[in-house]
Amino acid sequence: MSRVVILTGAGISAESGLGTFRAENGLWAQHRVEDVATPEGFRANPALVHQFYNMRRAESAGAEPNAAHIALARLEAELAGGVTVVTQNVDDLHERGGSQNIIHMHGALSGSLCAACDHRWPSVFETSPLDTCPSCGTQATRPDIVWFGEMPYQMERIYRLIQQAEIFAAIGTSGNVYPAAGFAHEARRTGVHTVELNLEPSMVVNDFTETRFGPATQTVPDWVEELLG
Ligand code: BV8
Repeated sequence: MSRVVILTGAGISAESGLGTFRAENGLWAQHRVEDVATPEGFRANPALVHQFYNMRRAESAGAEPNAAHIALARLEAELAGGVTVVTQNVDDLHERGGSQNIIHMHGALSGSLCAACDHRWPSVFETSPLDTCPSCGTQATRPDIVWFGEMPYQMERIYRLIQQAEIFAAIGTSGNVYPAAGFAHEARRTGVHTVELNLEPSMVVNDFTETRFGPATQTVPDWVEELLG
């Protein structure tokens, strides 16, 4: 149980220099989603998909957590009653910013998964279709990332945490992708206070009781200061 449950999206990592998805020069502008973030795309061209995630891994390694990541870690350390970060992001900036209670609902760049036997292991920096699974030996390595059409991780636990929370916040997410985009509606339905911290109104802004607009490195530390104050 956590008093505060926080959903984060690509916008919280934007000021760390990591591309978001839907900005005009964003990740999806450079690659068609179908080609790099679906099981079908992986089957059709595994080399392209490994290349896409190797580039994301390199970018993530070169980025630093920003004031928003650090503020959330401070909130977790200082707020009685607990904080859980549910992130759609596959980078490790929440970990490196000091958060510990994190659910990567769309997987993480740090993990590899065997498409043949479901074995999971820590990913090497540069993966390739030739990599063999350490468990079954098949050349079926893929990033441990949830693609479109695949079930996000720990959904039962996430819904339970949201329903039992006092506050549900969404930070830096456009509200385009489900089921994450539906979390605020679920929170509000169960009487949880909902707040959106974003650069501009998301697609689901009407599901939030409170909204705070601006860059995350400003809005998040201010919000955390108020909660702890
Ligand atoms: C599933 C990993 C079912 C990959 C990702 C029709 C209607 C509704 C739903 C669907 C539909 N057709 C299909 C679906 C389902 C689909 C979906 O929602 N599609 C959408 C596009 C319509 N969803 C799925 O497929 C999901 N699975 O439904 O499974 C199922 C059921 C049974 C059994 C099996 C399966 C799985 C979705 C997961 C896909 N994987 N990520 C990777 O990262 O490479 S999605 C990826 O995109 C992210 O993880 C994230 O979720 C999403 C990106 O969204 P954001 O993070 O919000 O980023 P974005 O760029 O969009 O927005 C950034 C925001 O930040 C903006 O608002 C911007 O203003 C703000 N911002 C920018 N700078 C700042 C800032 N804010 C603050 N400060 C700043 N400085």
